[in-house]
Amino acid sequence: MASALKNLSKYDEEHMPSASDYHFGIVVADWNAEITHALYEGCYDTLLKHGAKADRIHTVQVPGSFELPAGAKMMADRYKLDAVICLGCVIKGETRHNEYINTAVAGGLTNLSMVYGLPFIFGVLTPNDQQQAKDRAGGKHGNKGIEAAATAIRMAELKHQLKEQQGKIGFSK
Ligand code: DLZ
Repeated sequence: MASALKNLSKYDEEHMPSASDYHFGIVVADWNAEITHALYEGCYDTLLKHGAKADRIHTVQVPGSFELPAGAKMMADRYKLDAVICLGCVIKGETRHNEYINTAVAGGLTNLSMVYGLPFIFGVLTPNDQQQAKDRAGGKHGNKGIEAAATAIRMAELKHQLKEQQGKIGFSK
């Protein structure tokens, strides 16, 4: 579904698990900092809102989105984490640089998830222009940082449940 049809700040808060036991890494790209730092605010506040402890949230900044997978790997090697959230904004330009960066980041984070058995969350905006970016960084379509945090909490919880629980996980009342 296009994010224009879904507000990125809206999720099922009622059924969101507590994040109080989990450790998070956040990697923020500094390219388009006005946007990515707004994503970070939304992400960080959402983790706290669901009980994450400030001293269990580790943040690093990297120069651009292309460096997100490398930064995320360094975080996963340095700390014992339950999820790593990667935040960036790659705006389409006159050349195809955005396609190369986005493909590399998506592939890099997918590979890390498989190798580490840990959720590496793709909190990267891929807009056509600055206005589309603003609309998704706290504007009319919400904040992708909030969506990324909510995804990280759910995936951390899933990892925990698969370790601890037997039987059906999800769709249970
Ligand atoms: C070079 C570049 C360009 C043109 N555009 C963006 C962008 O829109 N968003 C982003 O996060 N990074 C961009 N970069 C920087 C690359 O991600 C990377 O930092 C450099 O190519 C150095 O590896």
